Amino acid sequence: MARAMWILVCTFAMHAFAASAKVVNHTFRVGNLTVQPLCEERVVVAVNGQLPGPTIRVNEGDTLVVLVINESPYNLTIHWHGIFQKLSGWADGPSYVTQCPILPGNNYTYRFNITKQEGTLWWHAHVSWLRATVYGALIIHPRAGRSYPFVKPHKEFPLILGEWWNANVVDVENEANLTGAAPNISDAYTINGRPGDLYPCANNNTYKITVTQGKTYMLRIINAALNNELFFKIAGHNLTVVGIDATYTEPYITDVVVVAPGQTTDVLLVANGPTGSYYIAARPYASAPILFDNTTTTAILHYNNSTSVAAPLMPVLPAFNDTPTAHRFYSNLTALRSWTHKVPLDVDEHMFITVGLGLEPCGVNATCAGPSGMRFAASMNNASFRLPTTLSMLQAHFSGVQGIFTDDFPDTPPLVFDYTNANASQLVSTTLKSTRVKRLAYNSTVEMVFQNTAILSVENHPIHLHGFNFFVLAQGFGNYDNATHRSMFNLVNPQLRNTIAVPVGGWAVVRFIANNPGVWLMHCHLDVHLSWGLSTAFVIDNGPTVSSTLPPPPLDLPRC
Ligand SMILES: *[C@@H]1O[C@H](CO)[C@@H](O)[C@H](O)[C@H]1NC(C)=O
Ligand SMILES: *[C@@H]1O[C@H](CO)[C@@H](O)[C@H](O)[C@H]1NC(C)=O
Ligand SMILES: *[C@@H]1O[C@H](CO)[C@@H](O)[C@H](O)[C@H]1NC(C)=O
Ligand SMILES: *[C@@H]1O[C@H](CO)[C@@H](O)[C@H](O)[C@H]1NC(C)=O
Ligand SMILES: *[C@@H]1O[C@H](CO)[C@@H](O)[C@H](O)[C@H]1NC(C)=O
Ligand SMILES: *[C@@H]1O[C@H](CO)[C@@H](O)[C@H](O)[C@H]1NC(C)=O
Ligand SMILES: *[C@@H]1O[C@H](CO)[C@@H](O)[C@H](O)[C@H]1NC(C)=O
Ligand SMILES: *[C@@H]1O[C@H](CO)[C@@H](O)[C@H](O)[C@H]1NC(C)=O
Ligand SMILES: *[C@@H]1O[C@H](CO)[C@@H](O)[C@H](O)[C@H]1NC(C)=O
Ligand SMILES: *[C@@H]1O[C@H](CO)[C@@H](O)[C@H](O)[C@H]1NC(C)=O
Ligand SMILES: *[C@@H]1O[C@H](CO)[C@@H](O)[C@H](O)[C@H]1NC(C)=O
Ligand SMILES: *[C@@H]1O[C@H](CO)[C@@H](O)[C@H](O)[C@H]1NC(C)=O
Ligand SMILES: [Cu+2]
Repeated sequence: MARAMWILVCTFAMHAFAASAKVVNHTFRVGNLTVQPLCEERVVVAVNGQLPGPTIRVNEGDTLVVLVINESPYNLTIHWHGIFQKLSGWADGPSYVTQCPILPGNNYTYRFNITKQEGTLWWHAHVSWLRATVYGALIIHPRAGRSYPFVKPHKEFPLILGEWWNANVVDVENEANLTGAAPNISDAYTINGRPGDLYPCANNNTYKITVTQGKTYMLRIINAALNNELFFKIAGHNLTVVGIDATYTEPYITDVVVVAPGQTTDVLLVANGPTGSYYIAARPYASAPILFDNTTTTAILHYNNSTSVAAPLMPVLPAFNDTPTAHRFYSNLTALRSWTHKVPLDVDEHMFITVGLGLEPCGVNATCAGPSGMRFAASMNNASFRLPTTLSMLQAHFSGVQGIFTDDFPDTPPLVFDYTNANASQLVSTTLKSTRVKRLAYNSTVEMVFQNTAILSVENHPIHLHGFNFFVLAQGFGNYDNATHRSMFNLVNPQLRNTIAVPVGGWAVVRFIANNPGVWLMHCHLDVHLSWGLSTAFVIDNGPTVSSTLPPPPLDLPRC
């Protein structure tokens, strides 16, 4: 069944001899950088003095080797978001999950092959909130001899959407950790590190794309924001979605894209408008009634022949709470049929996982500023995850060290209630910290129903699984009902992705095949919720052969 995951495997094998896979080497020096996106200069942590960091380009089949040298004052790890890391779990990167952090002054070399995935992914820090400024694009082109399953674009532009705080993000997170309250909201969003014309002191701090009339361009949209899903639009132009999370989709024409933190969306844009200048704009899709940064970031699409001096045309963005528009976009995407992977039909592990916020007790002698004098927490099946601090989970798993995690993550919530009913939810708002993970046999097929709860508030949570893509079989609103909702499953060409934005006050059903031994984090990609414990992990045992056994750790794996 696992081999069916990639039915084009034959095509790949045929081309394997024609195209020699290569080793792509990079060095990331991670250190202080002074930038001025808004009115004042700030010191941030960045890679190679760039914000965003360097774009990595590989061909499918290549080996990527990145030496990361930590010259910053903080503990550091880098995660290669969406990469399968087949048998290379030691390079995945989440701190205390697959490695201890790289201490200031130390280094670690991430080494892994990139196979059976093509399109746009990205890399980011995976420790505290450092990914606010430590991030960049990771673009996987088809291997030599293969081409895109769509018209070759004239040019390609990565567009990385970011989120900016004037304050030091580690301080922002630390303060929230101390008080138990929600952290301060951000001051701006950015496109390729630049906030754009609508912010104060924006003098020339706007990213610009120049296009030629009649040509087709590919925009690789990455949401690297910490805490906000974003609507994305370009005035006067439709977009054709051709890929998400480094998987190809059936072409989907739309005038608006919504992209959750962790997700990517590749679109084609035909420069067929009247010559002129057009704003590319992004602002939040905010599904919960909470305080959020409601500003708008812009870049400019400029036709090279335009002599117009008029201000760029601004698109009309959806309202912040426009859930129908978000849902129409998210739910209409399907995998490209000519490239479709076979959906596994026999399920070994059925999991029903509630996803939402909650509260934890304040602690003896402490004062907390969260609701009811408690601390915010967030959980899956009422288990609020706490990372270990003395050894990474993967090292503990590999060496059989006890006491780092427990493999008792429940397959169902501890209490069945009317999950999306606000009144019913207030009665069950407290949650407990733990290190509960789910153990899986090699090659088992897992089906997960993610069910949002109304505890404190309903909200759309982007759930990211490390190491795998999952098939998104169905999604909807209200409480999931197995009897009626199974008939909605797309078992033909469901979208494949690594991050699913679970509908606000709703549910989503996904399936994946646990064909990669290791420890794989699964978490909400809103960092505020990750800090509050909205995560768990899968521990996947080795299979019976050498090619299904996790190799030992690299010698330079950082120690705690
Ligand atoms: C990358 O480094 C390896 C050794 O670590 C070397 O063999 C290879 O030639 C390098 N490739 C490039 C493109 O520099
Ligand atoms: C880097 O910046 C931090 C403040 O964010 C400062 O405390 C530290 O001394 C700086 N380190 C270097 C090497 O400049
Ligand atoms: C990565 O690719 C190289 C070169 O093809 C191969 O020797 C190595 O075994 C691969 N590593 C893994 C973990 O599959
Ligand atoms: C990486 O760290 C090792 C061990 O501390 C050290 O010997 C080596 O010089 C470092 N390499 C670089 C490029 O900083
Ligand atoms: C905040 O708390 C989370 C969860 O315990 C922890 O992972 C993170 O490192 C803390 N952040 C800071 C800046 O101390
Ligand atoms: C604006 O910024 C761009 C890119 O940094 C630069 O090439 C250009 O010269 C700047 N223009 C002005 C008027 O400062
Ligand atoms: C975008 O597509 C819609 C639906 O096909 C169409 O009605 C509209 O005119 C198109 N807009 C542009 C600017 O091409
Ligand atoms: C953003 O929020 C502020 C503060 O709540 C409010 O005054 C402002 O009108 C909002 N802006 C938009 C565009 O909604
Ligand atoms: C528009 O730009 C293209 C390429 O830059 C050039 O070849 C063409 O002549 C220009 N057309 C007009 C009408 O200026
Ligand atoms: C997309 O999904 C919505 C339901 O949210 C549906 O009404 C619509 O017809 C679908 N198709 C397209 C092309 O948007
Ligand atoms: C709480 O405060 C009281 C009074 O100051 C003190 O006696 C007690 O040891 C403290 N408990 C803890 C767990 O810090
Ligand atoms: C950095 O990592 C080390 C090793 O895990 C740990 O002991 C230390 O507390 C961490 N420092 C911070 C500020 O989190
Ligand atoms: Cu969340």
